[in-house]
Amino acid sequence: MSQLQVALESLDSRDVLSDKTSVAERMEVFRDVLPTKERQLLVNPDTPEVMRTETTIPEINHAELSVEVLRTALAEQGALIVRGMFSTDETDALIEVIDRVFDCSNVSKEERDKLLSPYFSPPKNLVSFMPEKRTKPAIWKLMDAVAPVIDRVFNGFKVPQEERDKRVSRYFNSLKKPLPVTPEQQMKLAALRTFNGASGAIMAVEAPSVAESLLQFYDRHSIRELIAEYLGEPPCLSVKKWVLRRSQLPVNSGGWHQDGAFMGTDINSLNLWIPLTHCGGETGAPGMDVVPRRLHNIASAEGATFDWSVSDEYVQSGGLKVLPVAPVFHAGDAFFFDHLYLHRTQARDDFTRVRYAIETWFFGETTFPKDQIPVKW
Ligand SMILES: O=C(O)CCC(=O)C(=O)O
Ligand SMILES: [Fe+2]
Repeated sequence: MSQLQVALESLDSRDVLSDKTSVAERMEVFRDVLPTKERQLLVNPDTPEVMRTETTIPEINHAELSVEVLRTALAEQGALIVRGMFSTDETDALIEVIDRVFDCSNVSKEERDKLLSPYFSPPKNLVSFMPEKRTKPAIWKLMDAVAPVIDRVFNGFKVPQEERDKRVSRYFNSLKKPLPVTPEQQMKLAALRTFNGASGAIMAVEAPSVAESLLQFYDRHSIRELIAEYLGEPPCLSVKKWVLRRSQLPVNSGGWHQDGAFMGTDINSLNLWIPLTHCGGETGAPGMDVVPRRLHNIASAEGATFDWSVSDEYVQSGGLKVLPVAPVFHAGDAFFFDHLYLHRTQARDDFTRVRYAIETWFFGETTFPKDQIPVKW
């Protein structure tokens, strides 16, 4: 039978507890780590806008993919479609997996907390990463203040500041007893699940065995090297922006947006969006509508539904100089874009087929948006 990491047989034989621990640890790595202050951004907001005559989405075959092609396409046109990056065996298997994840997640809170399934078993520490207003205990503040001094006494001044901060915070944070989770954090996680559920999405980290097998699957396709080269540093993932999608009909479009409008723009990112269903255009399954051009900043939110979205009127009237398109995607294509690309779930009333997809945003390990909850790769 299939040897795919993402097949049901492989998932059924995984050690769920160990996957759960691993995903929990991947989140812990970044608990007290902030992005670096000196950031080299891949997209310079001061770049003068160059209007191109070509307003399509660049696309290539899998064999033509290289970091140079990816870099040029993203820099000049904001996105790249790689045709046939994954096989039908792989996309079929991923659809089955996503169906299991949705089935398993549909349980009461009590059952959910006890679940030890490869398809759904949220790590216990997930809720503790939800934002909270509580001030840190005084003893922690004291530890944070004395730690660098102690480190200097023992190790001298030779270690670069950033390296020392990391090491020191790792050591001292291991001494801090975790604070109890607040009701506010519980509510934030519930709200996040509801928000995702409304568009047919579940966070990959809630299914740790699926998350771990996806990382192996990406590795097998050399995606880690590609993205590291593109970002200029090792990539990390994130809790909030790594989701398994099964669209609902009628589709909940959510509106035109650039993900940077809510993630921030002082980051380096690359989204790998994998359609698992033939979708977009006139196919009857929702793909994505996109404005096919490189933007260097966040577009106007005037007239839009949310302060992070852009109105349809503005987009359709050519406010972005280029009119939107609705590309056709085949199962197993890869669609790469970053946090400044303007897009939305394709909006039409007459879709007849459900669409599956996996959305994975990668960030630089030092240039990530902290509030998306970075996850170590
Ligand atoms: O899957 C979709 O329709 C939306 C995806 C999206 O907004 C994203 O990948 O940033
Ligand atoms: Fe998006």
